[in-house]
Amino acid sequence: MRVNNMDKMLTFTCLLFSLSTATHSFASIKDSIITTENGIAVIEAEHYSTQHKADTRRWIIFNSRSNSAHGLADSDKIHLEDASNNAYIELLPDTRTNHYEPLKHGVNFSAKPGKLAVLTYPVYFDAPGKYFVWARAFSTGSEDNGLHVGLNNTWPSSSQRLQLCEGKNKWTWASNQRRKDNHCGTPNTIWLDVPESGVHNITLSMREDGFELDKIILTRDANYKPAGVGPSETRHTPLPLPLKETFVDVQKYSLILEAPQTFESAGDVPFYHDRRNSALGIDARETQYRNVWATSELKVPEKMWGKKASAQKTFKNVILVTLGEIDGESPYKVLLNNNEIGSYTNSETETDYQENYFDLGSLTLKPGDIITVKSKAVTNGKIPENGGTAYARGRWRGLVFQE
Ligand SMILES: [Ca+2]
Ligand SMILES: [Ca+2]
Ligand SMILES: [Ca+2]
Ligand SMILES: [Ca+2]
Repeated sequence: MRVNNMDKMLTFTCLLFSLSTATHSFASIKDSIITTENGIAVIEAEHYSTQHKADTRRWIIFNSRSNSAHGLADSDKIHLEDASNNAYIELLPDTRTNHYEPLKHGVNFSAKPGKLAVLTYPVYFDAPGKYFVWARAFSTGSEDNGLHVGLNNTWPSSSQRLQLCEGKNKWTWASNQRRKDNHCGTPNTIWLDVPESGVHNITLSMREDGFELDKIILTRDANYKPAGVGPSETRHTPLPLPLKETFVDVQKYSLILEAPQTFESAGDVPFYHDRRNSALGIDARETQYRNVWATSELKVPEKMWGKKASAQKTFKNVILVTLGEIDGESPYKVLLNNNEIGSYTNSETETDYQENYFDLGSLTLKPGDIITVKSKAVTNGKIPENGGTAYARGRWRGLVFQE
């Protein structure tokens, strides 16, 4: 028995854990996007969004969990030292590492952009214009230093053949375009024309296998020259979304009638609108309002909360939502046309204003029906206040209708 109970407890705990993680509102990296900040966008290469045409060559992410025993052809070891964000990508397998290894078009070399190992990076641009592209790459040979850059799956001539010549065997920034007359090119000759503000996909594709890429910078400044690891990634992460604060454990409903907005006080003992707790309550500072029923009413409208009038409507279940209080256990009554259909009392609690849910069961309503909810301000004698003890205020938040 004991073991069984332990099992149940464990299952229950796991369920609670998965529920609580599912309702977590924190934004993940998937909710974030690279944006331009003061005319510059900075992207960690390993944060690509998608990769396609990756059957022949593929960008592999290297980070502190990687090792060199990846089983793909590769002439050099891992280059994590000095890599930004301690991670980078390499295009593997690398089967042409020097002039003596055969060049195979469409396999280890692609003169045409967009044909092999295409990566996408969505970037939000706050302004259109000409953006110069810088790549932080690591080259160890003569056949691992060419890359194609594109925009929205087009491959403008101005961004093909990014070439890295100087700075071998270390992480080096390059923005040179390879030209027939000058294989090494000159800085700031790789650029993209962003046609309008908004999100555009920066795309990369293979020119030479074995290419290693750490980081990318897009800048409007023609004289910009990055140094070291460069600036931090310009990533915008949205704020967490607000979690609901009322009717918290109600997972499913077709209608919620919030007490302060829909019910009216009726009779000698009034309810007031407790705005801070989004509830109706009884002002127990008035001694004549203690230990007596306060009454609130709602007349079912012609249109029954729908667009069209209807003769009647049946709900599978109706839930009365009350608020527990530490200083007393208020009782509640629900009536339909003066006939009691439910009677409940809040349980003792150590937390003020936590929601309690009482099932009224199935309910059929017609226009003109009167729903009445009553409660009492009571004390449990536990919380001293002004020479006596504090009173719970018979707070209730609303009715939940489930179909
Ligand atoms: Ca390598
Ligand atoms: Ca190569
Ligand atoms: Ca390499
Ligand atoms: Ca990196």
